[in-house]
Amino acid sequence: MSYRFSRLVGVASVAALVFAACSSGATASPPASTPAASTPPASTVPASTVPASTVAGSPAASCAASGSLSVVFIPKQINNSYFDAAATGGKKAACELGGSFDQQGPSTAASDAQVPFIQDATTKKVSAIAISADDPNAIAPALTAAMAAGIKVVGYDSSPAAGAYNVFVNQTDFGLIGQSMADWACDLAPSCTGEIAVLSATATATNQNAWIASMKTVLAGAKYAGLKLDGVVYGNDDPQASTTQAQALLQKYPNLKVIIAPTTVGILAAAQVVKQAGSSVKVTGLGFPNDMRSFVKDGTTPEFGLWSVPDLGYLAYWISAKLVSGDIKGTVGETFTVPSLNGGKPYTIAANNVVILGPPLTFNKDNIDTFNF
Ligand code: RAM
Repeated sequence: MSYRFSRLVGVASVAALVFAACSSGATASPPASTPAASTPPASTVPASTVPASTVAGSPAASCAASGSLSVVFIPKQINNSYFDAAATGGKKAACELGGSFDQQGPSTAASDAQVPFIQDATTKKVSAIAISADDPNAIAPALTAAMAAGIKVVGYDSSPAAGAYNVFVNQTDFGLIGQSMADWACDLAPSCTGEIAVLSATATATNQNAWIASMKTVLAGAKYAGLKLDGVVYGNDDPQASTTQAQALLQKYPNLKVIIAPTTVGILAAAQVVKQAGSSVKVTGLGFPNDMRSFVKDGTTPEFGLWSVPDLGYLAYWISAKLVSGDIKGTVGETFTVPSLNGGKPYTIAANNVVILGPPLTFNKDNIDTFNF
């Protein structure tokens, strides 16, 4: 089964079509610092200092927190435009709800680097923590301590370990991404045949590991029998490390046909490396249309995918607020609606307390110019 744009555009959020420049630093970034274990994280960015953003088709009014709701977003790393994009959605929701929005996190996606930020938010008694896990297990004790202190914990993008969050907001079903990655590789390898390799983020990332595991299951099917997965390498969502890993793949596997990079940092680095090398290797995976547009047009990356990242942050903030107010308890089977998302239809908290934002999008030369994010 192939998840193509033609099947998906009908459910894409307006934000995916109109959200502008989210990967170009158009939003306020928090200070880039990694605290020593005993040093509290850098100062916060209050919602009132955040410039207006465009999410779900309407500009956010400039706003200041008017109530006691305070939500801290802790991304895998702060110097990754993916999380700036998610933050625009969080800020938009904060505006709507009269809450405050702060984003705090490490500058590298290292496994336990988020722990001091969780501890700091706990000490400050924020209402909720929304977190994308660098390592699901390394952060679990700090998160369960936060929950024990009465703080609601919402995972988004990359899940903390089960039991260490109230709700996990998954951007899209893990299986759909694994299926899409296998299909894109099959489309781009000549006659769906030849060597392929994965350039991932960190080795401990819950989301990339789930997508790769699901892709491997799909690749075991008869349709993909001509594809040989040479291996998985890790660029740690660091542009330089990702570049080095992509260069090493080209050298190590002279018969490589496709690099699959399920990371916005990795796919951009891999496309740049392949283009510079004048290689015929194709690149696919998960990336921002604005980052990848030229590579779609020159044939380096004929197709790849993503979802509306601002909507992910928006949904994570709304769920945080609903947990804090008691509107939802965070139990399996509960349903709730969120303005401007899911066509007004309710979301359901599914097994493992997971809520799914929606299906992924596939971008190619026929539709890339209709997206601006
Ligand atoms: C990177 C991060 C993030 C992932 C995207 C696709 O920015 O690893 O967690 O969801 O890529």
